[in-house]
Amino acid sequence: MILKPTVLLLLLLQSISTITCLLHVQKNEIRTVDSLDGLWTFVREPHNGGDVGIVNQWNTLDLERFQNATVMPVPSAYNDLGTGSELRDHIGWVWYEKKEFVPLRDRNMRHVLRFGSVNYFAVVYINSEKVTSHIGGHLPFEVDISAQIKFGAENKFTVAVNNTLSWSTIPQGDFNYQSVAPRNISGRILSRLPAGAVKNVGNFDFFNYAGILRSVQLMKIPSVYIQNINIVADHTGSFFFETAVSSLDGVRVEVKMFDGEGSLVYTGNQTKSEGQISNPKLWWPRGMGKPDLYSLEVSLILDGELADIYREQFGFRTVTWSDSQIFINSKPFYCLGFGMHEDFEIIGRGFNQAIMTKDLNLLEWMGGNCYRTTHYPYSEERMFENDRRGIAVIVETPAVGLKGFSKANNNLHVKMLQDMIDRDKNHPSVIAWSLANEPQTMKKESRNYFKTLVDTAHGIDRTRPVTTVYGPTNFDNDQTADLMDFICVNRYYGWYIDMGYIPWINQSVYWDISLWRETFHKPIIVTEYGADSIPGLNQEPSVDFSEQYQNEVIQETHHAFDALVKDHTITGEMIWNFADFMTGMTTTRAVGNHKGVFTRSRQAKIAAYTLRNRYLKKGSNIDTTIWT
Ligand code: GCB
Repeated sequence: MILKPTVLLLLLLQSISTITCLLHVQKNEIRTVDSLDGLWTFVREPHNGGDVGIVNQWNTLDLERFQNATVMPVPSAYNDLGTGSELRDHIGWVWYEKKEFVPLRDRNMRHVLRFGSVNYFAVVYINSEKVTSHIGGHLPFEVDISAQIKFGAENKFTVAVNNTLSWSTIPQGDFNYQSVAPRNISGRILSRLPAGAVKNVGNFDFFNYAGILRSVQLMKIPSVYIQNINIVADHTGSFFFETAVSSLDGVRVEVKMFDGEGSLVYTGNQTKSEGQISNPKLWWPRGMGKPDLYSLEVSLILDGELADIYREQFGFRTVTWSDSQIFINSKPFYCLGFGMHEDFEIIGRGFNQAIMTKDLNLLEWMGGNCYRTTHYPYSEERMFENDRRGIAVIVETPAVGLKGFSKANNNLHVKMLQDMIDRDKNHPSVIAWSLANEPQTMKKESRNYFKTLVDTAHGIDRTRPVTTVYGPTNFDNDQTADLMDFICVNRYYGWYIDMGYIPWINQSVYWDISLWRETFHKPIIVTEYGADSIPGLNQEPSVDFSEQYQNEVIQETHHAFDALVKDHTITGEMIWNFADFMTGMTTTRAVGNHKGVFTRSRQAKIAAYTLRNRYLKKGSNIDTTIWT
């Protein structure tokens, strides 16, 4: 079924539920911000050392005076900045501290401390007093610290960070214990769990980078302020917006909408309204048109003076789906994409503008038009770049490799999903929400778990489809795929299945994916396929781990994709992976995962040229027929 615009607007209007969360950081006529990025004092607790720092209230101490104090740049993962494996493989708490003057000048403003992402668990203290904690990483959180801060004086910002994973975290993980318990000379088991030997392993295939991974900012916001803005705008020019304001007492609201050239296209005086503009310039993904953007300017006027102002970027575009295709602005969209990672040498998963820019430039050079934020929400800066460049994105929660489906996990997952949607809801480049990657959804109990997630996403946002990325399950045992709006499938024929049998790939992929489609009658994107290649390892005829083998697996899989497209079975494809990335140590990984078509330092492998040729060719011939 293709949703008609009128139905759409109705859904848009219903789609607005309670607004809870945060606006992006913005500097403007009223709002200002100080960056707390830079070198922070850093202290590492003993490996897996219990809660030594919390128990002994290190928040009340001056970390600079600790004997093992060093410095750590923010933003960055800490793991690869040391010289020994102790820091790289550290499990447990690390402590960050920064002393910073807060000028008297801003004392009439609310001071809100905002973290872009701290992985995994963070406890924040201001001048020794605990002010907030956050679980999960990859998403921003903030806290009003106006009551704790000393104006015109130096303040102490302390953050304790813990990266331990368990079955109740998302993603999940566990401890690996020594396989042979140490014994004394008479054979008595000395200890099952010598602290230093305990290894914490995430149930996923990437390095568990930890620390303060994105920027820390001290925002100065007025006392009467705009809390949130939600905008829904479709390709017919219909729009709806809702603004949450701290108090409307004596406040006059002014709303203005501007197009990309700065021309005023709408004015209003309500915090919540709907409307229509004529001839909207639409946001299109690359290859289908220009990614035009608009902005909604909301001002609060108190006693004739501007009290607060915020400008939110958005786009007029519609995402719809039938039982076999995804549409953008009523035209079929075929995804030519990538699975990726925020990963680079030295900084790990730390945000870096240069790496982000290089990655997106390379994605464009490859002729790609989309990617999935595997396996967690990516930086806010990147989401704005996707809008500007016209790159369509499937945004994914950090729920990779779920094995257990407890109520507690479900609650945490729902919270992460809500926060993720709240952060990214106004980005036109976001075309879908991915609930999880490769959950064990053959388990019966996964159904209710996923039903709650689908209902949550639909409850907040009816304008985008919801999906889950399937790996361990099949068309005949998955308990959840029928709940999704479209289905994503990861398949590694020629690698994990039938290694060395390249001629088998075409048939296997075709057969497997066709059965998903026949069973569920939903659009399908193949979100992962590929093979490892060690850069520069050449073998003719090809052998696993050679660049030739990777290239052949990819070429052969493309034959299957072409047949699947012809039969109206798939609506997109994504290579695994954009670039090589670091993982934990295991026998199947040689210094990380090498399924990248680029090396970890972003140099092209042979496969990159194959993929580039395909994407450029397909992109310029995007089939706009609607399959019936
Ligand atoms: C997958 C996972 C991804 C892995 C990839 C691989 O199915 O979704 O996280 O990195 O396979 O290379 O094994």
